[in-house]
Amino acid sequence: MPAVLIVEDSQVVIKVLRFIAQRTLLTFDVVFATNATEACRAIASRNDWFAAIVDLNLPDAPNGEMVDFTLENKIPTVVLTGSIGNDKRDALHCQGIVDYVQKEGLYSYQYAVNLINRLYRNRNIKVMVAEDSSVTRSFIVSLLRRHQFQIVEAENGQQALDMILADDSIDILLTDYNMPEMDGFSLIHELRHQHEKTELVIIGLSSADDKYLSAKFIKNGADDFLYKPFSHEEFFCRINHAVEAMERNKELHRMAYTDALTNIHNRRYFIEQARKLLPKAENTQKPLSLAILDIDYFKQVNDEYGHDIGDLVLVSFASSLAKAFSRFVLARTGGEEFCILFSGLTVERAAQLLDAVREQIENSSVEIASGALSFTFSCGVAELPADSLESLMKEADRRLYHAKDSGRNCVVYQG
Ligand code: GH3
Ligand code: MG
Repeated sequence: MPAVLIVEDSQVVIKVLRFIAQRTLLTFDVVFATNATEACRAIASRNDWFAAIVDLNLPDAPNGEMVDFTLENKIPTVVLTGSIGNDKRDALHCQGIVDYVQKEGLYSYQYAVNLINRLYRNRNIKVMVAEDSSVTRSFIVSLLRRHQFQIVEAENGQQALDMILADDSIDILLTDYNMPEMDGFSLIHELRHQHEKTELVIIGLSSADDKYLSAKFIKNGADDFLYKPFSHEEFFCRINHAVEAMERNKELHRMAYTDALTNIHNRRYFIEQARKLLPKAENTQKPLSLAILDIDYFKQVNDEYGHDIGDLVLVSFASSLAKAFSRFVLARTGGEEFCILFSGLTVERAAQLLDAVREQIENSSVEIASGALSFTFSCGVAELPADSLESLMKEADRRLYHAKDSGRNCVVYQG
């Protein structure tokens, strides 16, 4: 577990920070020190420091010496201070701190602690810096590095475009306006309009004096804009704001496409994927099969054991399907109905895989308080060609009902 150092001489503040850290810094070993001597000893005792929260004025380090020390030891540092003037604030930022927090009550301590988690999550966020001036680029990169982001760099719009199209893991683009080969507007236009990169967060940068540039950037598809030169603090505020908006969007997106009970995809996701994959299969003349699975006599499970046990069966079934069909598009499309889209598989091959899972489920059980509960499912599978997604689903459904009529616990893929 990486370590976080908190250095603070006030016992009251330490108590508050300890309370917050216990609830918030769950993935860290949090070490407290009440003076610089203790803190230096702690730093020397291990080498897995992730970050530090350091009081600027300590009895044995009254002029920020402890902050100098953590920064010299390359430990990302959040500074805690009483009141602070603009000059001192700028000096601290230039020195390389992550941020400063004025001690103004519970919220400010929570903010300082949250920053540590923010830094930790930033390590998984990839930022592309597209900027032709190598001086400006390396300045921006150094600021981003301080906040632990992964960074990729491009010298012009064309290079940025090629790299972003080749790397799906880039989350944020910081782009200059004036660049050789392709400027910032064309880059954004390409990304948003030609390639539908809607999930990429874009922040425009420019030193041009054109006051209309910010609006133009945003109208072209940027999420935000920064005029150069900017202060360290403004830069971090904008980046953090963008990152948090991105995370909220991702969470919304995840929720919109996930079934809350089973945590697998939902009907909306399935239909959207199917609408993309069907024409692709038709154009390439590759096989594609669609299966509808339905638990047998599920109402009886609810009636006999209760709704909670019914839920448990659904979760267990979904998890078995997710394990068996991770390569394919799987979703819970209704109460006890699941659909799978098998791109590249003929109906015979899909039915073969489904039958193996059917047999495995028939021979296993769900652990419940009163013992073990077994269940089975029936399945209908159909394949392309079909007039539409609806008619393909209708055909699979017709075969599912044929499976139910034939005694259940079977896979029907013809007739
Ligand atoms: P068949 O073999 O013909 O499919 O019969 P069945 O009992 O499985 O089908 P029926 O359509 O009669 O009943 C499905 C039941 O699934 C009724 C509904 O209350 C229950 N159900 C739907 N969604 C959920 C859920 O999220 N949790 C639980 N526990 N039950 C659900
Ligand atoms: Mg059923």
